[in-house]
Amino acid sequence: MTVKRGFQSIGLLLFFCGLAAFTACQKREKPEEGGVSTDHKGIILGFSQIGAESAWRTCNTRSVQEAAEEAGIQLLFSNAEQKQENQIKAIRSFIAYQVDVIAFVPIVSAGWGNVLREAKEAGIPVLVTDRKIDIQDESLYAGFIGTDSVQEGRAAAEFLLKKFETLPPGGPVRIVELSGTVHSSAATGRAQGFREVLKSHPRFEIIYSESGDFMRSKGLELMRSVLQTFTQIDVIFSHNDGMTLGVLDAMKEKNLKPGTDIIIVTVDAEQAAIDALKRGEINCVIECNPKQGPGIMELARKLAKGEPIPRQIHVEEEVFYEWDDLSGLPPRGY
Ligand code: GYE
Repeated sequence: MTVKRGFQSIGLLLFFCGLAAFTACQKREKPEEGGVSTDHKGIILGFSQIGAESAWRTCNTRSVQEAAEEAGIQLLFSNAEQKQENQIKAIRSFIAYQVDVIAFVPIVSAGWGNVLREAKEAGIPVLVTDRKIDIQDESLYAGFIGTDSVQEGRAAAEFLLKKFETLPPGGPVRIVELSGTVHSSAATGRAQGFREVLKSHPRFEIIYSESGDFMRSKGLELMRSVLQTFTQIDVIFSHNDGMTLGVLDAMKEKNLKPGTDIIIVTVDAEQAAIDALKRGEINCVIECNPKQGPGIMELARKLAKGEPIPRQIHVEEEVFYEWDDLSGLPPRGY
């Protein structure tokens, strides 16, 4: 792992050195104001991606890269390897190179004011994608396209209300929550929406909540520990399928039947989770759509031409329930 991480860091270093050297020897000559052509040719988009923590993220990256190719937009792509400071460095490199538009997935919601102010001073519009940011000066970014995490959390809770209506009345419903990356809008939004719905149903009790950072390995570790600690768990609410797959592994180690012994609700709708839903090992899968590339490119084109864009676009998402007929569902692609 050290070797791999070492290579990754060297790769990142080479990326920034290369970009810095390229920038130093030649700032890009931007056409005169408004001179960007309208058919995407010549548009350069700097994109800062979080990393590759889940199958969802990998699909999100593929969607951005393929959509840029399709649109004829030149993509400067940076993988931050889960570090906000690498995202800030990459955005600064995009500014130095004078890209036409900057887009990024904010790994956490806070800490973006300074670098976005630098982008604004450089006259480069910024598009926030997938996750949201908390910022006082909303003028520092042009708009947002991504997932509605609060609604995803609400949908998870609404499923539980429906599910337990079908079961004989009983005692408290004890819920363990595996949350995503701390301070990310995806995690805070899902937690908020989930609690918003359940707060008027006191039977449902969140007995434990811990971050598994959207990673399968941490989901496995967390669930092993939870099964050691709690003798009675009725529900697992996991903020992403990656962690949920770890939960299933941990339950099977103990010969427990996920989806029966413990109700499982998860978010993303990657293929492996849909397959587990069909097997009855998961009870509800809430879609979080990673295929945001085409929408990002359309907005980047408008921004490059100086056109206004909507402040917020939530991508289409649906919910898959254990009682649905999923036989016609096309492959998920992630
Ligand atoms: O749910 C998870 C990924 O930001 C909404 O990040 C995204 C989340 C997604 O790692 O799988």
